Amino acid sequence: MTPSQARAELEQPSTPSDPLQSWWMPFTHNRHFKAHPRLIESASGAYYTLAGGRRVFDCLSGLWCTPLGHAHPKIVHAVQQQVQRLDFSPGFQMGHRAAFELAAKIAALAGRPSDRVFFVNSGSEAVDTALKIAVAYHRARGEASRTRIIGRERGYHGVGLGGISVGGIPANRKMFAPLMIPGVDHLPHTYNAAEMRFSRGQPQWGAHLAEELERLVALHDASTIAALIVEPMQGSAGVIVPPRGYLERLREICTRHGILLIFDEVITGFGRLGTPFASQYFNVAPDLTTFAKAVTNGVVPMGGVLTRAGIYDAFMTGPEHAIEFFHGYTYSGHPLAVGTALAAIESLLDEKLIERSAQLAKVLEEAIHTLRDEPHVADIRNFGLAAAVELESQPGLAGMRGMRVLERGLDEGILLRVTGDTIAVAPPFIASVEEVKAMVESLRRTLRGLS
Ligand code: PXG
Repeated sequence: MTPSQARAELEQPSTPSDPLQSWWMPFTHNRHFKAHPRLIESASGAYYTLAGGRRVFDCLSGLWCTPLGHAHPKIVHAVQQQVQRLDFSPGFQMGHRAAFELAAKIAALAGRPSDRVFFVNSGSEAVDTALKIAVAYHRARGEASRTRIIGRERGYHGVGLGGISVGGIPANRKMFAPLMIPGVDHLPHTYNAAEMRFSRGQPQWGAHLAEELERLVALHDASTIAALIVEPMQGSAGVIVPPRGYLERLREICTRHGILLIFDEVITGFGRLGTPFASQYFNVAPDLTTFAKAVTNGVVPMGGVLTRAGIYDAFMTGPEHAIEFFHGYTYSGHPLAVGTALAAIESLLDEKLIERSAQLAKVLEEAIHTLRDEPHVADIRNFGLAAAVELESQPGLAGMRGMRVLERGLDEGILLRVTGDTIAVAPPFIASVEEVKAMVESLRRTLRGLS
């Protein structure tokens, strides 16, 4: 190819007449999608309307992020008001009042009013920020050798370079090996089909797996380890529920060895387990907590890190005119996100939706386990207002059955989330008891319709 031919090729989109080509879609089988597009036109409450007019129930609250449903009137109003009053405000060296108010509200909601909040724009940024805080904290205290981070197999901590390094989903890691941060190790995941298939809520088996952290400490020495990061409930890997006593033991071991415990609450934050944060459900206090998604009901991107006051204090040294933490984003504490989050949290509390999440969790548990004898079902797990149905894979075609479930589910009026051959559901808190039951019946018909 001559240089001019190469340039001509670069300048020519591959199929310029096809309007779907230009967007390289995230975590999507782009070629299949563009041949068989599934387009959403609008959303209201617990339902999406697809192109063509069909209404489908939103079984995963967006991507775990819209527990108050779509187009919530108070949130719509807040967005409209905020964009008119203050559409942007620089977060470096300047501030706007509502961001301080929101930080205090989130810390109070988490039951740790003295915690400080660092705002970011996504879960991935929250994770990378938490890792930076952990390593810099130890350095600030004169323990600069504590640089190692421990993650967990099957963990999902977003797609930043820190997040994929501590994450444990092979497909998200293997292409990027040279970019990953050094000095990371992983705990084993806690899923064991033989011991916990069809468990309801937390499995009895598996607390001993926390002792693996002691082995890693023995191997690397505590003086080299900065932090452990875990999701209290592994969401993306398909609702993997922590065994009873497991997180409590992780906390004890971290405390014993001066290792910071980071809870990644991007999915569990803001009520998914029936308490504002998972840390309250387990009565386990992490040193750092990441959040995102539901903080704004998914309406405007936002994330953050809740930080124990003592960690913040460790940074507050040196001359007062100097920046203490060289980190932040153009959109940290963006007014539109802040205004939206204030409205979302107010509605979550006023409408008692966390309590409702806890009530619906029982309905979901009862209903979802009735699918046990349906075709291809290998396991069913549930925790809080979330559940997974794992299907046996077709031999040599992992993921194929899952994709057919997604497509058939739409015909049955439900938008499911599938990863591989595992179906996850996490309905919005505003759903009714009848809607949760109907969702499970639609899933039953979907499974029966598979050949
Ligand atoms: N941590 C956890 C625990 C997450 O679940 C992230 C970090 C990253 O968040 P951002 O905002 O950067 O995407 C996540 C995201 C699914 C699904 O279907 C889960 C996520 C995102 C999209 C889909 O399980 N989790």
